[in-house]
Amino acid sequence: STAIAPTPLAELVSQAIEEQPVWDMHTHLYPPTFGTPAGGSSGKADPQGLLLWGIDELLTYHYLVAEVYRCVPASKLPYADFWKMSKQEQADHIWRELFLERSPLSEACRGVLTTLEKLGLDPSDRDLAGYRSWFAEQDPSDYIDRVMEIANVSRITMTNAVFDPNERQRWLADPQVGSDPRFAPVLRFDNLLRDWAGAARLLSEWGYEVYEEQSDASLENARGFLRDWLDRTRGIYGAVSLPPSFRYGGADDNSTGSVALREVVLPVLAERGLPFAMMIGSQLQVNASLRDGGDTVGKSDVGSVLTLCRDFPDNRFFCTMLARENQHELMVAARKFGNLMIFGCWWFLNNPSLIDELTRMRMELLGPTFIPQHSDARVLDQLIYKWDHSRKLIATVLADKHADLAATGWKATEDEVRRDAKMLLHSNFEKFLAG
Ligand code: REL
Ligand code: ZN
Repeated sequence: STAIAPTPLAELVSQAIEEQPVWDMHTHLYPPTFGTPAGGSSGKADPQGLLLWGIDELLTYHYLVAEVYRCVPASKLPYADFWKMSKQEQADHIWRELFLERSPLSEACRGVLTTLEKLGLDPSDRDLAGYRSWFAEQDPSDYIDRVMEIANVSRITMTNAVFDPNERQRWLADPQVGSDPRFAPVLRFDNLLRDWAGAARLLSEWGYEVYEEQSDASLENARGFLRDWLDRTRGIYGAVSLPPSFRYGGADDNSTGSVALREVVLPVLAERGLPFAMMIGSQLQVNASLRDGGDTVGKSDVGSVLTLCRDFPDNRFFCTMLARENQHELMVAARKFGNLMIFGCWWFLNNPSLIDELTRMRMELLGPTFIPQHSDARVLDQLIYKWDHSRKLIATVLADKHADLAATGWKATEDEVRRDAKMLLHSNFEKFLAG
Protein backbone atom coordinates (compact mmCIF):
# COMPACT_ATOMS: atom_id res chain seq x y z
CA SER A 1 0.00 0.00 0.00
CA THR A 2 1.20 3.52 -0.68
CA ALA A 3 1.50 5.91 2.23
CA ILE A 4 -0.70 8.99 2.11
CA ALA A 5 1.45 12.13 2.14
CA PRO A 6 0.81 14.41 5.12
CA THR A 7 -1.02 17.60 4.22
CA PRO A 8 1.00 20.83 4.23
CA LEU A 9 -1.09 21.97 7.22
CA ALA A 10 -0.27 18.89 9.29
CA GLU A 11 3.39 19.29 8.35
CA LEU A 12 3.39 22.93 9.34
CA VAL A 13 1.81 22.12 12.70
CA SER A 14 4.22 19.34 13.50
CA GLN A 15 7.18 21.51 12.51
CA ALA A 16 5.94 24.34 14.73
CA ILE A 17 5.54 21.99 17.70
CA GLU A 18 8.94 20.33 17.11
CA GLU A 19 10.73 23.66 16.81
CA GLN A 20 9.13 25.39 19.78
CA PRO A 21 11.35 25.11 22.88
CA VAL A 22 9.41 23.95 25.91
CA TRP A 23 9.63 25.24 29.44
CA ASP A 24 9.07 22.01 31.38
CA MET A 25 6.93 23.09 34.35
CA HIS A 26 7.33 20.04 36.59
CA THR A 27 10.25 17.65 36.90
CA HIS A 28 12.27 16.03 39.65
CA LEU A 29 15.59 17.01 38.03
CA TYR A 30 18.46 18.99 39.54
CA PRO A 31 21.65 20.72 38.40
CA PRO A 32 25.02 19.08 39.21
CA THR A 33 25.42 21.34 42.27
CA PHE A 34 23.01 18.95 44.06
CA GLY A 35 25.43 16.07 43.48
CA THR A 36 25.10 13.07 41.21
CA PRO A 37 25.51 9.36 42.05
CA ALA A 38 26.94 8.68 38.57
CA GLY A 39 30.00 10.91 38.37
CA GLY A 40 30.52 10.36 34.63
CA SER A 41 33.76 11.59 33.13
CA SER A 42 34.14 14.19 35.88
CA GLY A 43 34.33 11.26 38.32
CA LYS A 44 32.72 13.25 41.17
CA ALA A 45 30.22 10.67 42.34
CA ASP A 46 28.00 11.54 45.31
CA PRO A 47 25.98 8.44 46.32
CA GLN A 48 23.20 10.59 47.84
CA GLY A 49 23.29 13.12 44.98
CA LEU A 50 19.98 14.23 43.50
CA LEU A 51 20.82 14.52 39.80
CA LEU A 52 20.00 11.14 38.25
CA TRP A 53 21.05 10.34 34.69
CA GLY A 54 22.35 7.51 32.52
CA ILE A 55 21.27 4.04 31.50
CA ASP A 56 21.20 2.45 34.97
CA GLU A 57 18.96 5.21 36.32
CA LEU A 58 16.74 4.99 33.23
CA LEU A 59 16.30 1.26 33.73
CA THR A 60 15.64 1.51 37.47
CA TYR A 61 13.01 4.28 37.13
CA HIS A 62 10.24 3.41 39.59
CA TYR A 63 7.77 2.86 36.75
CA LEU A 64 9.98 -0.04 35.59
CA VAL A 65 10.54 -1.40 39.09
CA ALA A 66 6.76 -1.77 39.38
CA GLU A 67 6.59 -3.40 35.95
CA VAL A 68 9.37 -5.90 36.62
CA TYR A 69 7.54 -7.10 39.73
CA ARG A 70 4.75 -8.28 37.41
CA CYS A 71 7.28 -10.57 35.70
CA VAL A 72 9.32 -11.81 38.64
CA PRO A 73 7.00 -11.55 41.63
CA ALA A 74 8.06 -10.98 45.20
CA SER A 75 7.62 -14.69 45.95
CA LYS A 76 10.61 -15.29 43.62
CA LEU A 77 12.61 -12.12 44.31
CA PRO A 78 11.83 -10.70 47.76
CA TYR A 79 11.69 -6.89 47.74
CA ALA A 80 14.42 -6.66 50.36
CA ASP A 81 16.76 -8.65 48.09
CA PHE A 82 16.05 -6.38 45.15
CA TRP A 83 16.78 -3.26 47.19
CA LYS A 84 20.04 -4.79 48.44
CA MET A 85 21.28 -5.26 44.88
CA SER A 86 23.58 -2.60 43.40
CA LYS A 87 22.04 -0.14 40.94
CA GLN A 88 23.77 -1.98 38.12
CA GLU A 89 22.44 -5.37 39.24
CA GLN A 90 18.93 -3.95 39.47
CA ALA A 91 19.30 -2.52 35.98
CA ASP A 92 20.59 -5.89 34.65
CA HIS A 93 17.55 -7.63 36.12
CA ILE A 94 15.11 -5.12 34.63
CA TRP A 95 16.85 -5.17 31.25
CA ARG A 96 16.69 -8.95 31.11
CA GLU A 97 13.09 -9.33 32.27
CA LEU A 98 11.44 -6.33 30.56
CA PHE A 99 13.50 -5.99 27.39
CA LEU A 100 14.94 -9.41 26.56
CA GLU A 101 12.57 -11.99 28.04
CA ARG A 102 9.51 -10.03 26.91
CA SER A 103 8.92 -7.27 24.34
CA PRO A 104 9.33 -3.80 25.87
CA LEU A 105 5.81 -2.73 24.93
CA SER A 106 4.90 -0.47 27.84
CA GLU A 107 5.28 3.29 27.49
CA ALA A 108 7.99 3.41 30.17
CA CYS A 109 10.00 0.67 28.41
CA ARG A 110 9.55 2.24 25.00
CA GLY A 111 10.80 5.49 26.51
CA VAL A 112 14.20 3.97 27.28
CA LEU A 113 14.56 2.93 23.64
CA THR A 114 13.50 6.31 22.23
CA THR A 115 16.04 7.92 24.54
CA LEU A 116 18.89 5.67 23.38
CA GLU A 117 17.99 6.18 19.75
CA LYS A 118 17.83 9.99 20.02
CA LEU A 119 21.18 10.02 21.80
CA GLY A 120 22.66 8.32 18.75
CA LEU A 121 22.92 4.84 20.28
CA ASP A 122 21.41 1.88 18.49
CA PRO A 123 18.62 0.08 20.39
CA SER A 124 18.97 -2.91 18.06
CA ASP A 125 22.45 -3.56 19.52
CA ARG A 126 20.77 -4.64 22.77
CA ASP A 127 24.21 -4.04 24.23
CA LEU A 128 23.76 -2.88 27.80
CA ALA A 129 27.50 -2.93 28.55
CA GLY A 130 28.17 -0.83 25.46
CA TYR A 131 25.52 1.72 26.46
CA ARG A 132 27.04 1.88 29.95
CA SER A 133 30.47 2.71 28.68
CA TRP A 134 29.06 5.47 26.45
CA PHE A 135 27.28 7.07 29.41
CA ALA A 136 30.38 6.77 31.62
CA GLU A 137 32.21 9.08 29.21
CA GLN A 138 29.73 11.95 29.64
CA ASP A 139 30.38 14.99 31.81
CA PRO A 140 27.18 15.68 33.78
CA SER A 141 26.97 19.41 33.14
CA ASP A 142 27.75 19.16 29.41
CA TYR A 143 25.36 16.26 29.21
CA ILE A 144 22.54 18.43 30.60
CA ASP A 145 23.11 20.85 27.72
CA ARG A 146 23.07 18.01 25.23
CA VAL A 147 19.87 16.48 26.59
CA MET A 148 18.14 19.86 26.67
CA GLU A 149 19.15 20.45 23.08
CA ILE A 150 17.91 17.07 21.86
CA ALA A 151 14.65 17.38 23.83
CA ASN A 152 14.33 21.07 22.83
CA VAL A 153 13.73 22.05 26.46
CA SER A 154 14.68 25.65 27.25
CA ARG A 155 14.18 25.49 31.00
CA ILE A 156 13.71 22.73 33.56
CA THR A 157 11.55 23.37 36.61
CA MET A 158 12.74 21.53 39.72
CA THR A 159 10.76 20.20 42.70
CA ASN A 160 12.55 21.47 45.79
CA ALA A 161 11.13 19.44 48.64
CA VAL A 162 11.74 21.38 51.80
CA PHE A 163 10.78 18.41 54.02
CA ASP A 164 13.32 16.10 52.36
CA PRO A 165 16.30 16.05 54.77
CA ASN A 166 18.84 15.36 52.02
CA GLU A 167 17.70 18.24 49.87
CA ARG A 168 17.17 20.61 52.80
CA GLN A 169 20.78 20.12 53.94
CA ARG A 170 22.05 21.02 50.50
CA TRP A 171 20.16 24.33 50.49
CA LEU A 172 21.40 25.16 53.98
CA ALA A 173 25.02 24.27 53.14
CA ASP A 174 25.18 26.30 49.93
CA PRO A 175 22.85 29.23 49.28
CA GLN A 176 23.90 29.14 45.59
CA VAL A 177 23.03 25.46 45.13
CA GLY A 178 19.90 26.32 43.12
CA SER A 179 21.23 29.09 40.92
CA ASP A 180 22.00 27.19 37.69
CA PRO A 181 20.06 29.26 35.11
CA ARG A 182 18.98 26.12 33.24
CA PHE A 183 16.84 25.16 36.24
CA ALA A 184 13.97 27.01 37.94
CA PRO A 185 13.27 26.24 41.62
CA VAL A 186 9.84 25.37 43.04
CA LEU A 187 9.06 25.15 46.75
CA ARG A 188 7.36 21.85 47.52
CA PHE A 189 5.82 21.40 50.99
CA ASP A 190 3.36 18.47 51.03
CA ASN A 191 3.70 17.86 54.78
CA LEU A 192 2.12 21.21 55.70
CA LEU A 193 -1.17 20.09 54.17
CA ARG A 194 -0.93 16.32 54.46
CA ASP A 195 0.40 16.06 58.00
CA TRP A 196 0.21 19.26 60.01
CA ALA A 197 1.16 17.64 63.33
CA GLY A 198 4.29 16.04 61.86
CA ALA A 199 5.21 19.22 60.00
CA ALA A 200 4.76 21.28 63.17
CA ARG A 201 7.15 18.98 65.07
CA LEU A 202 9.81 19.42 62.40
CA LEU A 203 9.30 23.17 62.17
CA SER A 204 9.76 23.55 65.91
CA GLU A 205 12.98 21.48 65.69
CA TRP A 206 14.12 23.88 63.00
CA GLY A 207 13.56 26.91 65.24
CA TYR A 208 10.04 27.97 64.26
CA GLU A 209 7.57 27.97 67.15
CA VAL A 210 4.87 26.03 65.39
CA TYR A 211 2.68 23.62 67.32
CA GLU A 212 0.01 21.06 66.68
CA GLU A 213 -2.53 23.56 67.97
CA GLN A 214 -3.11 26.05 65.17
CA SER A 215 -3.00 29.16 67.36
CA ASP A 216 -2.45 32.59 65.80
CA ALA A 217 1.21 32.42 66.84
CA SER A 218 1.65 28.93 65.37
CA LEU A 219 0.17 30.05 62.08
CA GLU A 220 2.23 33.25 61.94
CA ASN A 221 5.42 31.27 62.56
CA ALA A 222 4.48 28.77 59.87
CA ARG A 223 4.05 31.70 57.48
CA GLY A 224 7.53 32.84 58.53
CA PHE A 225 8.92 29.42 57.65
CA LEU A 226 7.38 29.55 54.17
CA ARG A 227 8.62 33.10 53.59
CA ASP A 228 12.16 32.13 54.62
CA TRP A 229 12.21 29.15 52.27
CA LEU A 230 10.74 31.11 49.38
CA ASP A 231 13.56 33.61 49.95
CA ARG A 232 16.17 30.87 50.17
CA THR A 233 15.08 28.87 47.12
CA ARG A 234 13.61 31.74 45.07
CA GLY A 235 10.84 29.29 44.14
CA ILE A 236 8.72 30.42 41.20
CA TYR A 237 5.61 28.75 42.59
CA GLY A 238 4.58 26.67 45.60
CA ALA A 239 3.50 23.04 45.15
CA VAL A 240 1.97 20.02 46.83
CA SER A 241 0.65 16.63 45.88
CA LEU A 242 -2.58 15.69 47.61
CA PRO A 243 -4.44 12.44 48.23
CA PRO A 244 -7.76 11.53 46.56
CA SER A 245 -9.43 12.29 49.91
CA PHE A 246 -8.36 15.95 49.77
CA ARG A 247 -11.27 18.28 50.45
CA TYR A 248 -11.51 22.02 50.95
CA GLY A 249 -14.89 22.88 52.40
CA GLY A 250 -14.74 26.69 52.53
CA ALA A 251 -14.29 29.24 55.30
CA ASP A 252 -15.81 26.99 58.00
CA ASP A 253 -13.65 23.99 57.19
CA ASN A 254 -11.39 23.66 60.22
CA SER A 255 -9.47 20.49 59.41
CA THR A 256 -5.78 21.12 60.05
CA GLY A 257 -4.95 20.83 56.34
CA SER A 258 -7.64 23.33 55.36
CA VAL A 259 -6.56 25.80 58.05
CA ALA A 260 -2.93 25.50 56.90
CA LEU A 261 -4.03 26.10 53.33
CA ARG A 262 -6.29 29.07 54.15
CA GLU A 263 -4.14 30.74 56.80
CA VAL A 264 -0.57 29.88 55.79
CA VAL A 265 -0.04 28.71 52.22
CA LEU A 266 -2.47 30.85 50.24
CA PRO A 267 -1.84 34.16 52.04
CA VAL A 268 1.95 33.84 51.72
CA LEU A 269 1.78 32.91 48.03
CA ALA A 270 -0.69 35.76 47.36
CA GLU A 271 1.56 38.23 49.13
CA ARG A 272 4.48 37.05 46.95
CA GLY A 273 2.35 36.95 43.79
CA LEU A 274 3.20 33.28 43.25
CA PRO A 275 0.87 30.55 41.97
CA PHE A 276 0.07 27.41 43.91
CA ALA A 277 0.27 24.02 42.17
CA MET A 278 -1.99 21.20 43.34
CA MET A 279 -1.41 17.69 42.03
CA ILE A 280 -4.37 15.74 43.33
CA GLY A 281 -5.13 12.04 43.40
CA SER A 282 -2.02 10.16 44.52
CA GLN A 283 -2.68 7.53 47.15
CA LEU A 284 0.72 6.97 48.67
CA GLN A 285 2.38 3.63 49.37
CA VAL A 286 -0.34 1.05 48.80
CA ASN A 287 2.62 -1.26 48.26
CA ALA A 288 5.40 0.37 50.24
CA SER A 289 7.88 -2.37 49.27
CA LEU A 290 7.99 -0.86 45.79
CA ARG A 291 9.10 2.48 47.31
CA ASP A 292 8.45 5.28 44.76
CA GLY A 293 6.66 2.73 42.60
CA GLY A 294 4.22 1.88 45.38
CA ASP A 295 1.73 4.75 44.99
CA THR A 296 -1.61 4.44 43.23
CA VAL A 297 -4.41 6.59 41.87
CA GLY A 298 -7.80 7.51 43.32
CA LYS A 299 -10.68 9.72 42.26
CA SER A 300 -10.58 13.21 43.75
CA ASP A 301 -12.93 16.10 44.37
CA VAL A 302 -13.09 18.84 41.73
CA GLY A 303 -15.63 20.73 43.86
CA SER A 304 -12.86 21.59 46.32
CA VAL A 305 -10.81 23.11 43.52
CA LEU A 306 -13.80 25.22 42.48
CA THR A 307 -14.26 26.44 46.05
CA LEU A 308 -10.61 27.45 46.26
CA CYS A 309 -10.67 29.31 42.95
CA ARG A 310 -13.81 31.19 43.98
CA ASP A 311 -12.85 31.95 47.59
CA PHE A 312 -9.29 33.01 46.78
CA PRO A 313 -9.49 35.27 43.72
CA ASP A 314 -6.10 36.77 44.62
CA ASN A 315 -4.43 33.39 44.26
CA ARG A 316 -3.58 31.60 41.03
CA PHE A 317 -3.85 27.81 40.93
CA PHE A 318 -2.11 25.27 38.74
CA CYS A 319 -3.93 21.96 38.94
CA THR A 320 -3.47 18.46 37.58
CA MET A 321 -5.36 15.36 38.66
CA LEU A 322 -4.25 11.77 38.50
CA ALA A 323 -7.55 9.97 37.85
CA ARG A 324 -8.84 9.80 34.31
CA GLU A 325 -12.35 10.03 35.79
CA ASN A 326 -11.68 13.57 37.05
CA GLN A 327 -10.41 15.05 33.82
CA HIS A 328 -13.58 16.27 32.15
CA GLU A 329 -14.91 17.87 35.30
CA LEU A 330 -11.57 19.59 35.91
CA MET A 331 -11.62 21.02 32.38
CA VAL A 332 -15.09 22.41 32.97
CA ALA A 333 -13.86 23.95 36.24
CA ALA A 334 -11.15 25.75 34.24
CA ARG A 335 -13.88 27.30 32.08
CA LYS A 336 -15.36 28.87 35.22
CA PHE A 337 -12.24 30.43 36.69
CA GLY A 338 -9.42 32.28 34.95
CA ASN A 339 -7.23 31.78 38.04
CA LEU A 340 -7.17 28.03 37.35
CA MET A 341 -4.57 26.68 34.92
CA ILE A 342 -4.72 22.98 34.25
CA PHE A 343 -1.54 21.20 33.28
CA GLY A 344 0.03 17.93 32.26
CA CYS A 345 -0.92 14.31 31.86
CA TRP A 346 0.38 13.16 35.17
CA TRP A 347 2.15 9.83 35.80
CA PHE A 348 -0.36 7.02 35.00
CA LEU A 349 -1.95 9.37 32.45
CA ASN A 350 1.34 9.84 30.64
CA ASN A 351 0.49 7.22 28.02
CA PRO A 352 -0.17 7.92 24.34
CA SER A 353 -3.84 6.92 24.35
CA LEU A 354 -4.60 9.13 27.34
CA ILE A 355 -2.44 12.08 26.27
CA ASP A 356 -4.31 12.06 22.97
CA GLU A 357 -7.71 11.88 24.69
CA LEU A 358 -6.96 14.57 27.27
CA THR A 359 -5.29 16.98 24.86
CA ARG A 360 -8.15 16.69 22.40
CA MET A 361 -10.82 17.24 25.04
CA ARG A 362 -8.91 20.14 26.58
CA MET A 363 -8.52 21.88 23.24
CA GLU A 364 -12.21 21.46 22.51
CA LEU A 365 -13.19 22.93 25.87
CA LEU A 366 -10.43 25.48 26.44
CA GLY A 367 -8.90 26.33 23.07
CA PRO A 368 -5.16 26.91 23.47
CA THR A 369 -5.42 28.11 27.10
CA PHE A 370 -3.94 25.16 29.01
CA ILE A 371 -0.55 23.53 29.57
CA PRO A 372 -0.75 20.21 27.74
CA GLN A 373 2.19 18.47 29.33
CA HIS A 374 5.01 18.39 31.85
CA SER A 375 7.62 15.64 31.86
CA ASP A 376 7.78 14.65 35.54
CA ALA A 377 11.23 13.36 34.60
CA ARG A 378 13.17 11.91 37.53
CA VAL A 379 16.10 10.93 35.33
CA LEU A 380 17.56 13.69 33.16
CA ASP A 381 17.64 11.65 29.95
CA GLN A 382 13.89 10.99 30.22
CA LEU A 383 13.33 14.53 28.98
CA ILE A 384 14.20 13.18 25.56
CA TYR A 385 11.49 10.55 25.31
CA LYS A 386 8.82 12.27 27.33
CA TRP A 387 8.95 15.32 25.07
CA ASP A 388 9.43 13.39 21.85
CA HIS A 389 6.37 11.24 22.49
CA SER A 390 4.21 14.09 23.80
CA ARG A 391 5.16 16.54 21.07
CA LYS A 392 4.01 14.10 18.39
CA LEU A 393 0.65 13.61 20.11
CA ILE A 394 0.10 17.32 20.75
CA ALA A 395 0.93 18.07 17.11
CA THR A 396 -1.57 15.47 15.87
CA VAL A 397 -4.37 16.99 17.93
CA LEU A 398 -3.49 20.55 16.97
CA ALA A 399 -3.31 19.57 13.29
CA ASP A 400 -6.73 17.88 13.48
CA LYS A 401 -8.25 20.98 15.05
CA HIS A 402 -6.71 23.21 12.40
CA ALA A 403 -8.00 20.86 9.71
CA ASP A 404 -11.51 21.29 11.15
CA LEU A 405 -11.07 25.07 10.98
CA ALA A 406 -9.73 24.87 7.44
CA ALA A 407 -12.87 22.98 6.45
CA THR A 408 -14.90 26.10 7.29
CA GLY A 409 -12.75 28.20 4.97
CA TRP A 410 -10.71 29.72 7.83
CA LYS A 411 -7.08 30.12 6.76
CA ALA A 412 -4.54 30.05 9.58
CA THR A 413 -1.22 31.69 8.81
CA GLU A 414 2.11 30.12 9.62
CA ASP A 415 2.64 32.76 12.33
CA GLU A 416 -0.67 31.84 13.92
CA VAL A 417 0.24 28.16 14.05
CA ARG A 418 3.60 29.03 15.62
CA ARG A 419 1.77 31.25 18.10
CA ASP A 420 -0.39 28.26 19.14
CA ALA A 421 2.72 26.12 19.59
CA LYS A 422 4.37 28.80 21.70
CA MET A 423 1.33 29.22 23.95
CA LEU A 424 1.02 25.48 24.54
CA LEU A 425 4.68 24.75 25.20
CA HIS A 426 5.93 27.92 26.76
CA SER A 427 3.96 31.11 27.23
CA ASN A 428 0.78 29.84 28.92
CA PHE A 429 3.04 28.78 31.76
CA GLU A 430 5.22 31.88 31.69
CA LYS A 431 2.27 34.29 31.62
CA PHE A 432 0.38 32.51 34.36
CA LEU A 433 3.50 32.77 36.53
CA ALA A 434 3.74 36.49 35.83
CA GLY A 435 0.10 36.97 36.86
O1 REL B 1 5.45 15.03 42.08
C1 REL B 1 4.90 14.00 42.46
O2 REL B 1 4.37 13.88 43.56
C2 REL B 1 4.89 12.79 41.56
O3 REL B 1 4.88 13.21 40.25
C3 REL B 1 6.07 11.90 41.83
O4 REL B 1 6.29 11.79 43.17
C4 REL B 1 5.96 10.57 41.13
O5 REL B 1 6.65 9.60 41.81
C5 REL B 1 6.52 10.75 39.73
O6 REL B 1 7.66 10.05 39.48
C6 REL B 1 5.47 10.54 38.74
O7 REL B 1 5.67 10.67 37.55
ZN1 ZN C 1 6.19 14.81 40.11
